[in-house]
Amino acid sequence: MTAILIRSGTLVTASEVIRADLLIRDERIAAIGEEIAADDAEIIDAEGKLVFPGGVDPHTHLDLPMFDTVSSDDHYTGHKAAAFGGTTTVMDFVPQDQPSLRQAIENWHRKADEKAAVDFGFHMNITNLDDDVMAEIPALLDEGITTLKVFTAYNGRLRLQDGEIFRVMRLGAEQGMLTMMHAENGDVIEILTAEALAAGHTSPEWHALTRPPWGAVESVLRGIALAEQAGSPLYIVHVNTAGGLDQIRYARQRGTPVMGETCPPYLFFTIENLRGDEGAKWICSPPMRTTQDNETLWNGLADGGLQTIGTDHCPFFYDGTKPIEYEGQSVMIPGKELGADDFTKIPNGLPGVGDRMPILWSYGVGQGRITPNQFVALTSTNAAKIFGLYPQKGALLPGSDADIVIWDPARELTYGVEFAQHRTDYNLYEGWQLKGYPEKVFLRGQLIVDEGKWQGKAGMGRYLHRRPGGEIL
Ligand code: DUC
Ligand code: ZN
Ligand code: ZN
Repeated sequence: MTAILIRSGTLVTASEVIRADLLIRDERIAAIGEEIAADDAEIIDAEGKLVFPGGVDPHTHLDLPMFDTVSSDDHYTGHKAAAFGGTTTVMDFVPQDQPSLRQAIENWHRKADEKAAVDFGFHMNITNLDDDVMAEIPALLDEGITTLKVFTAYNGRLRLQDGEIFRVMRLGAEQGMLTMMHAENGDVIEILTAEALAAGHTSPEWHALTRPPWGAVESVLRGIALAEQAGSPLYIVHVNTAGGLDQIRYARQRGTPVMGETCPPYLFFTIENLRGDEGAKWICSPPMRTTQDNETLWNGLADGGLQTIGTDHCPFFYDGTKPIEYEGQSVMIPGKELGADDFTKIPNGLPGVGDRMPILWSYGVGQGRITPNQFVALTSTNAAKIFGLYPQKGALLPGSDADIVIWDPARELTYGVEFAQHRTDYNLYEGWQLKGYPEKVFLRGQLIVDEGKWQGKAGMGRYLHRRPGGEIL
């Protein structure tokens, strides 16, 4: 592979902004400095451009079966969409839907390995606990999996009881693993959902009304208390309420190793979006809340109460009875229309893996809510550190993988489904004006997105064997 010299860019990391050259050799960053000489290198002029480490999205659900369908991005199309938005590493959740954890992971590799177009890791869902599963958990480290996800909602499907969560956390902590938690109150949701349906309340807003914010608040604190008693670190996924963030702050002020992730939709949208004509487009769990929650979560990103921005990317078609064109093929996958008469049948999940960085740049950095350094920390570096990938990922350092985004801060565009590369028929940010967008994206030194053109291919993404003992931020 020829060397590449990115000349005169403005390098932005989690802690610095420096004007420098950056040399790529053999998939890695070989040097950073002023006026680097490399006669054999192809030169890319990055004058006036920003240079970021490739984004790390710690939360995707690709090719995930749900209800009577499947999330509409697979491990190729989702990775490609990620790359267009500047993300070069994603971490996907392995469902515990096979007789053993090992078989579940093998099954997920069968789906992912040949399709992968960016680098990827796995988290393991623990949704059914017995002694055999407990005995298998330590061996996840041999598979490069260092993270266990548990749920306090989805009774009878994914939820573990508190004692089971405690056992998972304690064993995980002994192994240097990190427990991740989806925090809502499953019991209350079951009761309110049954009552809503019995009363004939079937529209999308009832998805949010049957999942009250206090359930998330209580469950976040419960998770923290269980983790503290188990001697385990904890990572709360998709924090969507101001009260949930309050619990995380309370714990962190007391030195408890708990970290929080939010996702872009919780920063911009509210239950009012579910009340609109096309409310199903915003159905995911946990749901959208209020503008006050939006603002509080922004504050959490700015002041360190939250550590990462993931996407929970789990797209479905809005109208899966109408085909879309994808890479010259007609594609149609059942989606949100499945719940036209019953909100409980609307597949839960949103597109977002490609939106995350462009939207956060324009509406986070552009509006002065977070700094450019915080943008890099929240979309890349912190996740790499927490999940055992730093400094291979999430860094602009000699020796790091040359996952690099050349970002044009002056590029202005109107965003939406035509722009985003997700394999679905809608985009949550339709018509939003953006300023700043990825121009070139490199995966380990290979140019995979070049000014809106796809240069990557299925199979070039590598599975990341993660190391235990990730950082507590
Ligand atoms: N929530 C969603 O909306 N979709 C996938 C999984 C989840 O927790
Ligand atoms: Zn979840
Ligand atoms: Zn999720």
